[in-house]
Amino acid sequence: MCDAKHISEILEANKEITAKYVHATSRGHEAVQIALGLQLEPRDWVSPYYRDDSILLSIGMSPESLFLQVFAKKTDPFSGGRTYYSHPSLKDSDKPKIIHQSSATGMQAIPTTGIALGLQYKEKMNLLTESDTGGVVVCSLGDASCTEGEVSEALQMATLKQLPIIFFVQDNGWDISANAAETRAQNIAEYCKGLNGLEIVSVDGSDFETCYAELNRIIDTIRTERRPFVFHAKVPLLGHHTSGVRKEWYRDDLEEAALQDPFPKLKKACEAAGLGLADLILAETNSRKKVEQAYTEALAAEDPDPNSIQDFIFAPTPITEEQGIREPQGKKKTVMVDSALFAVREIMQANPEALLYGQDVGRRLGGVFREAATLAEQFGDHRVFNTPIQEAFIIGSTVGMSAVGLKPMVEVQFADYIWPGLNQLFTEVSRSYYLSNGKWPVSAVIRVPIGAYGSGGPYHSSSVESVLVNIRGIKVIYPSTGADLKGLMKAAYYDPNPVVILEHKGLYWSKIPGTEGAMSIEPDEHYVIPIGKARVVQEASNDLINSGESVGVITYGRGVYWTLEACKEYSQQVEILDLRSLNPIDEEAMYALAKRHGKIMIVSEESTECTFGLSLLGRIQQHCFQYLDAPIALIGSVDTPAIPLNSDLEAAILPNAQKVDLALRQLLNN
Ligand SMILES: Cc1ncc(C[n+]2csc(CCOP(=O)(O)OP(=O)(O)O)c2C)c(N)n1
Ligand SMILES: [Mg+2]
Repeated sequence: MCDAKHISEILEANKEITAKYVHATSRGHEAVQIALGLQLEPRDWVSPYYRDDSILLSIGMSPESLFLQVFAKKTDPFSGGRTYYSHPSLKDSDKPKIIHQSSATGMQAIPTTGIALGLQYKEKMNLLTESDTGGVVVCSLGDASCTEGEVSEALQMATLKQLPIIFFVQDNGWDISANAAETRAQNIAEYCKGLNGLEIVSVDGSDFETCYAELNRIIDTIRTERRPFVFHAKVPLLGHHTSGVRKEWYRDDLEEAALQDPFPKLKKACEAAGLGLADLILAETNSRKKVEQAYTEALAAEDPDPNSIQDFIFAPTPITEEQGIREPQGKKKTVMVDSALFAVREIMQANPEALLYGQDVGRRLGGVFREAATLAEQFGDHRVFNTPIQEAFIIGSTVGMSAVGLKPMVEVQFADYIWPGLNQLFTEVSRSYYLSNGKWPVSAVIRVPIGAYGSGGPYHSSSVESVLVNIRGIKVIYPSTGADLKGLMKAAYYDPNPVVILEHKGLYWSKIPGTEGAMSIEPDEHYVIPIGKARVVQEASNDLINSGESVGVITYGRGVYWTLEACKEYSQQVEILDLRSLNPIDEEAMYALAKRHGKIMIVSEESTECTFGLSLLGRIQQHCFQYLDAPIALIGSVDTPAIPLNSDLEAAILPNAQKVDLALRQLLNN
């Protein structure tokens, strides 16, 4: 507690230097944090938030290691200078583990609950080692962060599934400058009363001994009973909200808060327990010296190397070559949706770490497209299960699942409903590997049925790839045939990074005339396609290329079939490149195509405004300008906020073979 207090004081005393990078400290919250940290073991998991530096100290981090983070130094053990103070990520074998912690208040609840879900799965599957058995997961939250919707998703799942987790809430009554009266109808203990099966404990968080004893009981209980708790601790906030938002600007309760300072309270308790005053003074003096020295050393430490900024964008994947048999002999063609099903089945057969969850993918239906049919029956409800309607949980829980060594495959029912999960994808999933400086890649397969098909209407037809490719740190693939879907699904599974698979609903069964090509012979069990490699769907004749009478089309998804149909009569003049992977992208194949033909058309189902297609256009122009003989053509949907329900309106908005044909002829004649 002395160390924590001195860290706070030294940061404040040197604010001209230390406030270069924003930081918050635990001043006022120390007792409850230390009572927790001292009792956590290497088999446990904790997600501290930005005010939890006392948790970090009490699990064994040194003051110097924390100062290195304040100054964003190269040797900051959490992120190597990439993220703020007390935003830890830790994988030391002698300490509890910490997944990457973002700044987004409350957003750690879902990834952390994902850890607990993962532990429960490993327990059911007997996948835990002896030393990992009985682990407890702690999700630390500020009181105000609990009003975030995503916290409710996490509480719901933790309670529903009876997960071994403590929601550890420090209630200082403040939400920066807004107070409890303005921001909540009740505190978290009251709020959680409706959750059946969640035990709630409220304590005075400034009293170390009470906190320690209560947490001891809770942790012991969870080690054997495996069930969730809310631990609600009332605490005074004695420091500033952060180095940048200062208490004197708005706090009207500072005197009252000071009365609850845990530091003199603990001192008094120590004296009452028989510790001499001299010992206490010595402890304080030694701590101060240690903290001052740590400060000086950290300040002088080396800064990170700017050449390292592209380290840890993606973890290396083992799938770098196409392997296996794409078209085994003696097999009939199957529809695309079945290729996906077969891929998942083979993955689950071979890997006990594989599990699949999402809405309606479990028993009874097996997915609204029957894309997971029979899997729950075959592998059991613990491996293939339905989730509540919680897209944020579905996506964000993969962070925790992956951290405990599992390989979650999850599904968002329609691309139109990825939005509630997008925050987790951006804030937590995509940045984990980069901001933990390579410690926590998130291995996840996120399946998303997408695209317009048969009057799906405004909420079941959208294309969202432009938004997804803008989220750096995730891979995005968009196969257009069953064989590609199977090979890429396998690659996605074995990839240590998050991979979103966009699966076009209109191609699932090849019911739309002209999309029969999506059906394919099912590749064999070993078939994999490296992510980031395009496929030539149709070649042009060399003579026509040489005489300048050809076009190269770059497309993906349903665009492949519009293009194939469009150029039926002059297919020799059109080379079609199916990107298959939107991030990473096969730049080499695109630029080679542009150089070969001098005329390029991009065909996608999205609109042409501010889209992925437009970015391809810019990229090719930038790299291949001198090879181009005509402006690059971009074909996409008419730009509207949504795709209307009426089938004539839908058809008018979408590209089709006629539109592509017209544009191709124009380009050829250009
Ligand atoms: C999603 C999100 N919205 C807003 C913010 C800005 N913000 C940072 S701290 C904070 C207040 C959080 O209060 P609480 O959870 O009670 O923690 P405390 O700072 O009181 O310990 C806010 C609104 C944020 N970091 N993340
Ligand atoms: Mg607060």
